Amino acid sequence: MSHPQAALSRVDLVFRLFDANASGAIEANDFEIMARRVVEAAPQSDAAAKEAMTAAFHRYWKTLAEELDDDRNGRINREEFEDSVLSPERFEATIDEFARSLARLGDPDGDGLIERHVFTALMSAIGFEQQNIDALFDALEPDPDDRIPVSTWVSSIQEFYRPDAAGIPGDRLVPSVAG
Ligand SMILES: [Ca+2]
Ligand SMILES: [Ca+2]
Ligand SMILES: [Ca+2]
Repeated sequence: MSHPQAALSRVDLVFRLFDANASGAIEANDFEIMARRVVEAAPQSDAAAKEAMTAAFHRYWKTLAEELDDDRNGRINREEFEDSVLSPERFEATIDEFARSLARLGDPDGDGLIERHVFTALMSAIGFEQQNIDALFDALEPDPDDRIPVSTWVSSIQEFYRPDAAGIPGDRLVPSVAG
């Protein structure tokens, strides 16, 4: 079973970001940390949008634990995590909810558009680097007012997790590819 190097690079990146407390493995606590950081980065969003985001993070952890924690020790190590690329269909619904919650958080005024500074605040909270965030936003082809449609961001997040996807805007998030 082989997957494009780009997909494996994305797996590496996601593993590093998800290990928010830098313990060397992904645990429930990492998702508490990320959920808190992301919600705090969206001061203009309403309580319902924040609760949806927190719920999406919790579901994400629960799905990872069920699908990938082979030895059931409550931690997903790098090796266990790599299996996520083998069966993307098992994560589709979870990632879909995550993507929609995140994009909703990025559109507090509900006009269907996300400004660069809001996008940057949320992506920084997840842990991405400034230059990669800028490169991704540019690749998503913002309008003259420097905004992207919510739907564009949702698709980009879903695509990011697709193992067979290569040469996608999301690759701008991987430091080595961004150049
Ligand atoms: Ca951790
Ligand atoms: Ca484990
Ligand atoms: Ca908006």
